[in-house]
Amino acid sequence: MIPIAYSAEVAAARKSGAAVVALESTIITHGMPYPQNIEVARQVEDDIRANGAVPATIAVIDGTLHIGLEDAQLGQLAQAKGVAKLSRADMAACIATGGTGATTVAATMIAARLAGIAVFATGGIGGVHKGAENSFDISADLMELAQTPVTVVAAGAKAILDVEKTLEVLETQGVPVIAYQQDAFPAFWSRGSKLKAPLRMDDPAQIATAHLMRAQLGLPGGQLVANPIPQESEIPSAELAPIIATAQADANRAGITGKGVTPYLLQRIFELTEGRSLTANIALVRNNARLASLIAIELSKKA
Ligand code: PSU
Ligand code: MN
Repeated sequence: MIPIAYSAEVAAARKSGAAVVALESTIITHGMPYPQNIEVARQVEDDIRANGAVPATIAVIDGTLHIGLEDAQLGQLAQAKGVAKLSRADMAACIATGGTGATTVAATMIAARLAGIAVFATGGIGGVHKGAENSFDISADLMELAQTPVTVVAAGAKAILDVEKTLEVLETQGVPVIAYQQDAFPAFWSRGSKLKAPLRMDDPAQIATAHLMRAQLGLPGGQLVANPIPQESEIPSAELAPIIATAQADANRAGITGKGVTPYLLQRIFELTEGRSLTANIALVRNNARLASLIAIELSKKA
């Protein structure tokens, strides 16, 4: 038996059939500094409630898989030191040893599927890192999208990644990549990019229907919805490119590898932009939470 605990709010939603949106916790523990991380975590949960759905932030605490955190648990996690970063490979071991860990996109998808939650909002997914032809650093998030039936709303892929290679791997893995209300694949901190998204949808109801259609066709896996950052919050990519190059060079010089790469780059870019990257990150996560809520509500109508 999996030691699993639902928050009061999520338990009630499961009974009533209300729409639920999953949220990851790595963004809280490894993606943003304290105290902004807890402010954002609470704000995003409130955005989901304001849009008529129920938030389920996912984490492993003392060996229990939590689907939805009570506010005190969220507060503790945001300040805890040395929390593990859990991807597909780490989840079972963390639960088995009574550990505490924050879930990445891959691990959050696994937990959401177990709990019957079809929609998940985050900031950015992991992908193929620059220099992957040497490092082989490809996030397990991409393979998770290929096998676990959860629709993930993100703001595209970060420019810390090799976005072209990330899209190629998603295509190889058969993952639908759907830009929302535009043709371009959004570049996280910027709305546009040189790359056209493979698919475009303008209506949350269509995204919900496509999610169900995959299951009906017998196809495994989820969908990646790429939702552009709100215009007033974007940072032009020309401005970010040299900063990302510096952060990448620093990571290489410091010998950062494996799970440490993404958190290191995010922290370094935060410093180099004097916090602007974080302000943009907050705006796009909230925007993704809104769209995820609309999709989850459409799905609950079709259930
Ligand atoms: N992108 C962000 N913020 C994050 C992450 C990605 O903008 O916090 C986190 C997510 O949890 C994602 C993980 O699943 O990093 C990917 O890590 P890796 O590249 O080690 O697979
Ligand atoms: Mn990696």
